[in-house]
Amino acid sequence: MAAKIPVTVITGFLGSGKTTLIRNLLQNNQGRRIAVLVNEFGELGIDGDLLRSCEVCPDGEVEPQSNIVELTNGCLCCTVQEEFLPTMLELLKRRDSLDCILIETSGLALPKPLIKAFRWHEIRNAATVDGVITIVDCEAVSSGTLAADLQAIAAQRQADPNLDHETPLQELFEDQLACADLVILNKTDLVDAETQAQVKALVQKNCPML
Ligand SMILES: Nc1nc2c(ncn2[C@@H]2O[C@H](COP(=O)(O)OP(=O)(O)OP(=O)(O)O)[C@@H](O)[C@H]2O)c(=O)[nH]1
Ligand SMILES: [Mg+2]
Repeated sequence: MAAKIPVTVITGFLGSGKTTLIRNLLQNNQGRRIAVLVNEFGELGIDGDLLRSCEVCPDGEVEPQSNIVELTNGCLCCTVQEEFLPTMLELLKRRDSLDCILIETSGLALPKPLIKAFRWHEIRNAATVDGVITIVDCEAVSSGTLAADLQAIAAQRQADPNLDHETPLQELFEDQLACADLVILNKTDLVDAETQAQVKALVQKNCPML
């Protein structure tokens, strides 16, 4: 049986730096063939376009079919069944030509429903979540707003009638941290060392495994 393809889920609030991380991983792929599934909900295809522009062909490969797949029909955690599963199955058909898959969740996603989808029979046999990375915007967390752009969050919440995201931001933050195997403290250039230490302590309080 073919080896299961490793999937890394990248979560974190709106604007925390998820696409920036993926862009760096694509640009420094060390020959790995990376597919990216990005949740464009609430955006105008910005992340997909941005990532496509820095897609790097592994050595010896001529113009591959794009490995950037966008989900545009609602928030990933609410459309797991309708959108995520079929897209993932399509991607898995090509798994011989892929080394790993990265998934960027939308900033408001509850990661749990997505991670649970990997228990589905058709997916379980072909892919496995090797890690959940939660990105924390140090500046936004230290300022108490948790996310850089609260207006964008409100707009995204309103944009989808199916969205049941009345969950307070604090709870979402805790949920994203609770799912994390790895937490990245991002935007450290925007805070001083003391603030960074405070954010780290807050994260550790919310992450029992760290
Ligand atoms: N100063 C600073 N800015 C950063 C850093 N990382 C990302 N940014 C900026 O933060 C903004 C948001 O970054 P993205 O990578 O698009 O964040 P995202 O989590 O993908 O955002 P959404 O997909 O909208 O949820 C961009 O303008 C980035 O250039 C960092 O370490 N320091
Ligand atoms: Mg993004």
